[in-house]
Amino acid sequence: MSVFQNATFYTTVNELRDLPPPVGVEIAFAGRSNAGKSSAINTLANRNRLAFVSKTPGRTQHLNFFRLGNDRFLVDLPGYGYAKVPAEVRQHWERLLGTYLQTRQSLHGMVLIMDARHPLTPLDRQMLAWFAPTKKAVHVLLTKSDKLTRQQGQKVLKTVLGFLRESYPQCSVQLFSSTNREGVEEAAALLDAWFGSGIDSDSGMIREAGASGSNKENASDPPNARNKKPPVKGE
Ligand SMILES: Nc1nc2c(ncn2[C@@H]2O[C@H](COP(=O)(O)OP(=O)(O)OP(=O)(O)O)[C@@H](O)[C@H]2O)c(=O)[nH]1
Ligand SMILES: [Mg+2]
Repeated sequence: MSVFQNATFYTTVNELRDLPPPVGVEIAFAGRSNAGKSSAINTLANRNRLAFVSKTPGRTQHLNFFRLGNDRFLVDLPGYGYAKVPAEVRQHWERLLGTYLQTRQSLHGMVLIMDARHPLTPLDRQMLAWFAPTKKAVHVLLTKSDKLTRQQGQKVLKTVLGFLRESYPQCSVQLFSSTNREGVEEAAALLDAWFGSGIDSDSGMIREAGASGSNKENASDPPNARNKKPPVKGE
């Protein structure tokens, strides 16, 4: 049975000091506001209302941890690119997300969610550039693929694959839909493998995740991508 079948809500974190101890393996779901992060978690867990989904952007405002058993966690993150967030809230998210993504020992990898109709926005590229120095795994889900024809979907997949091969060869990508479940098995198998490889079965400790690759974008990144801030501001 898939590890995703027994997901339960674990905790919600709004302050760094409230993060649970870094035990086990975490996989974080990041991406633009409204791209479908919470929906993807629900779909993978085969549950309707585990993570909170909404038509209103900016819905997920904290780091929400879902436990899959055996200290495996999916972490739903607030989205970036939502311009209506007040400045002080944005700054708070930047610090919370930035510190979590860059320093969390138990974070094995990131699932980066992009709307398949609008992939690789400047903030998506910034997130890739910004997370790359951690050398942790990244898997891109091109969500809402149900909104595209098969031909359009293949075209987008090819474009994003080409970009990643060039700049982030350690990243992988696939089409995904929470509505018609395209790509769900593929994504679940990959995350299963991440969970499996993240834990040293003898000690329960995290092994080093991901592989390093060239990151040609880094040289020309905006300053924000090189400092401690993840991309959360509006475009
Ligand atoms: N058609 C379609 N709609 C989707 C899909 N995934 C999500 N949606 C819709 O997109 C909207 C946003 O989904 P969420 O999962 O809440 O997005 P999010 O990325 O968690 O958003 P924030 O928490 O605000 O950052 C909702 O109305 C969902 O029903 C999908 O695969 N296909
Ligand atoms: Mg959400």
